[in-house]
Amino acid sequence: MQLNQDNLEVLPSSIQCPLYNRDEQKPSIVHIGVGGFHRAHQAFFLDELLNNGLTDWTICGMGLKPEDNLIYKALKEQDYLYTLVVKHSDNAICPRVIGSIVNYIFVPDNHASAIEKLSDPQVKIVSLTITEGGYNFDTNGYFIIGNPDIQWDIHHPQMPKTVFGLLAAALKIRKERNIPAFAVLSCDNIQHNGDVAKKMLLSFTDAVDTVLSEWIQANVCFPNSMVDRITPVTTENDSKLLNEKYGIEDACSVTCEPFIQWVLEDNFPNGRPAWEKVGVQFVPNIDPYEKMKIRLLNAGHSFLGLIGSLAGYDTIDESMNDPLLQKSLRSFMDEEVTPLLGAIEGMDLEEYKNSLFRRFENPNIKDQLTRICSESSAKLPKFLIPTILEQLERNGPIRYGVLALAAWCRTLELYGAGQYPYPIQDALLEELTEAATLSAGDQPLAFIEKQAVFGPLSHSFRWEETYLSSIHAIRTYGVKDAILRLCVYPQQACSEK
Ligand code: CS2
Repeated sequence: MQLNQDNLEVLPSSIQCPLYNRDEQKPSIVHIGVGGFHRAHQAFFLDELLNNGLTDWTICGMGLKPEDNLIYKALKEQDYLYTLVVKHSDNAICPRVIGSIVNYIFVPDNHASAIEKLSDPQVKIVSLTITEGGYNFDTNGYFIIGNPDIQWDIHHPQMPKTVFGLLAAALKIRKERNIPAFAVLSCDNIQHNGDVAKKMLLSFTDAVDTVLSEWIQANVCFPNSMVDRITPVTTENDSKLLNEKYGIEDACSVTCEPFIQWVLEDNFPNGRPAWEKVGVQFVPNIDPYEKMKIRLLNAGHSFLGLIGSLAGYDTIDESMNDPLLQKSLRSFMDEEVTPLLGAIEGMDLEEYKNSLFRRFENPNIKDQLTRICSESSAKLPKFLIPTILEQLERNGPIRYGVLALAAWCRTLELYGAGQYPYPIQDALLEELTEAATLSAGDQPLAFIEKQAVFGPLSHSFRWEETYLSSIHAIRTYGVKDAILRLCVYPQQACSEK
């Protein structure tokens, strides 16, 4: 049975469905980037509030990229309903239909209505999951004004291709019509994500309208937030399970883990849903939570992804089943990341890491390493490289982190030689593959000389030396033996030399 509003009544009673009248709600949140993560996280929290009669806020989704047309069409076909399937490690499966998204605008076909919707006084929050690369800043933190899409937006303000052009067009109207500004709520894995969103939007408006920049400075709030829920890419098997077990045909279903966390700064002058009533945490200073999550969970994912895929694994749980990889991940977290985190009030870091291990081990989540390794060129400068940089500054350990980066180079080298069987998605794939290939020949530093990724590390001799010995060991012995020689038993490897 196709999932839609009419069919809700006849779904199996074991499936929780929206208990509220979805027609009566007028969207007060616009969310840009309605991927699986948003549907498993923010839309879930709002659905929970709506079901408990604790809010009348709902979401209008928006997509700016041509490929968003797919999710737009699929959601529209289902009256914007979808099934969220929570998979527990003990094999329990809890499907639930989420109804908090009540509309969607596909921006490339509807620029005017998207700008108009964002100018509607009813819209009080614009939230974003536009990926780490979507914020368009270089390794020094500066907005990349030369990006062709940004240049397009500067010259075509009514037909924006990026979130910055879109927000600027709407905020300009709000300013002119004297409508209070919406808050911009970034939900991406970037430290100080709200501050970064602000800096990037202002860099854009500085280039087009400095008076608008001043108005934004004075009127728009950008709360920082830490978001967390592991949400793999939905597979054909997931959809099949929903169909076979529950009789639901759903082109937009999302599978995720049971764990969910959202920590926010309470900076919404124009109002917000009472999220705290469904477990969202509000704290005065988000910094330690963001840093802990990004440096341990996200970097831990990248660590397992880069090393695990080279060792022949497909998913995070498979990589965790390899005792050497599991042990290395723990050493990376304990020796290289934890000393940089400091104490976090009310947080036991040991227990946090243990809980990450339990989450990564969940055999029913099957988080694909291709997903984890996608867009590594945007992720690693935020997740992993800052740890190496800080450790270099204090003369601390960097072996595990560097080995993961060398594994990345080796993967691209193999990919370039046609010897890596999996697809790789990365905005810089071509140039990084070329550099990795050169680095296997007579330009050993070609890969790490790529400023767009490794820029901040470029002056360190110790980084260079550690990287060269790691890539050499991976090429010569394979990634697992390289870990044993360089990280687990480094003394022994030295004496062998
Ligand atoms: C992952 C994240 O994209 C990645 O590399 O680390 O998507 C991660 O699963 C989420 O941030 C979990 O909250």
